[in-house]
Amino acid sequence: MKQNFDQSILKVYFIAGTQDTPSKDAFISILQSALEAGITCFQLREKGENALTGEAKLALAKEVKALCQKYNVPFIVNDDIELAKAVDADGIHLGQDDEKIENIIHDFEDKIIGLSVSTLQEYDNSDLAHVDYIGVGPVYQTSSKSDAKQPGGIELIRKMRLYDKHIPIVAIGGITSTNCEMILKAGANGISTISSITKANDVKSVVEAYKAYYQS
Ligand code: TZP
Ligand code: MG
Repeated sequence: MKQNFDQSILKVYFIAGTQDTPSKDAFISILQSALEAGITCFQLREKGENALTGEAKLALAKEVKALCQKYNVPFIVNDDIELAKAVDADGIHLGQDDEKIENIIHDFEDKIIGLSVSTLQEYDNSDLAHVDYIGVGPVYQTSSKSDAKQPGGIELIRKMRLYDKHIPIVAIGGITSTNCEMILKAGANGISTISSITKANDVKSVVEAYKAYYQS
């Protein structure tokens, strides 16, 4: 858990891996554009059939960390504890079926820790003692995660916010720069997205559209 966790990093939280883009070069170029346009956090989620593994994944993570550092944007690793340690990432994001936080906390005491929570029941069953933020979703249907649970809609965010009035919440799943306003109004502190950025014709304008919701 990070002391003085700054929840403003959740505002425009981009998640991606090379499997979400046509090639590794495309991935780096999209990430660069997103950083340039002002994303507030990046999570490397290198996962699934077409994902890089081993040395190639390590090299990718090093490159991504350097890029994020250049833009002063926190770099979070999804799931892969050893990788997060190897590259000294700013944080780790875990799912309900991943390693238990109590088993890894000794290596992540001053790091950002995120946990996916899809239902109130999962919230109840989670040890949140060391968690800085929860990723809540899927809000809408997603094609970026093959084993995603049933979408909970805007109600899921509203219910979670009522259930815990203070925990930093980043919403996930099917979010676009047009449906994001309702999600923020329902109580999320920020939005996370894969495809609205990886599949954008113009990454800069999408990121700017997200950012504009926080200015009004
Ligand atoms: N967890 C719940 S939905 C999801 C993850 C990782 C995928 C979100 O991708 P997209 O493209 O923003 O719907
Ligand atoms: Mg996971």
